[in-house]
Amino acid sequence: MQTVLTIAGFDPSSGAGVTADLMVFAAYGLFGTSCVTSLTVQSTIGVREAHAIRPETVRSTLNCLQADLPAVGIKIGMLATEETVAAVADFLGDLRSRGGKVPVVLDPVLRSTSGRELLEPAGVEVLRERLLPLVDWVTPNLEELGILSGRQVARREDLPGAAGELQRLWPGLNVLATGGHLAPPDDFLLTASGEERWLPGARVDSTSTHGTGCALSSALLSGLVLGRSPYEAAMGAKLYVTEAIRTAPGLGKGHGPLNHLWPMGRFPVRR
Ligand code: PXL
Repeated sequence: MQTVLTIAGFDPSSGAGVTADLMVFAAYGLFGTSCVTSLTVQSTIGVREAHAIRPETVRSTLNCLQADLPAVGIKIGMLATEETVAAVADFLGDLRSRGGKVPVVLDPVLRSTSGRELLEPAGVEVLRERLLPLVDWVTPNLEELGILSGRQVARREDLPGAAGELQRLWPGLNVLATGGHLAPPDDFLLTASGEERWLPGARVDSTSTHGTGCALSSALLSGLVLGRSPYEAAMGAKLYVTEAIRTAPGLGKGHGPLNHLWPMGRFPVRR
């Protein structure tokens, strides 16, 4: 069994963050490890608090895992602070300088659906300067794509140009720009080799959409680790998330969690 790592926040409601990522890895038959960057206080209703983990703890967790359970792929989500972005960049820089070629997918989490800031502004600068040059993939939503590219991204036609701008800024980057809020909700893929594809999405009428970005990036990483091509891994991730929304358990009063474990079968039937 292969080991994959998620570096992300902890969501006690399991809709997003490391516990959700671990379910995605399990659904793909991978063994997931995790490094928590922030303890959030939240439910399906929204994020109430976020308590960043000390960057030294993040550093020692990453080094401890690497020494014993080196991952064949890494997903990065919420990083919370400038210091934590630097800690993760240091770790990846070390790994790369020792020849580590494992795929790294960055979900550039800046803000929650409920509008709370999940990475401080100074952290966005370090993410641009130090982290983006070290990752293979980035999976921005429309807002994140606009901020990272410095362009207006509101409509479907804006995605290819903005994705191309990310590649100009960070050569060699693969971009999966998510258009979940577009109609139709298509994603746009631009690979490092220059392949451009629209990934068609089907609108699922549901409020169970908490953590879709986390799930998409973890599913993408899983597909890559399993040897799929960029297109197959991206399309597989989109289908995985769509089915997870369609079969969501409908929990909570707000934006409910997905059915992350749908490939493992039905929920137990209560008798
Ligand atoms: O979906 C963005 C996100 C990522 N990671 C954590 C979160 C959220 C949104 O709430 O809590 C831990």
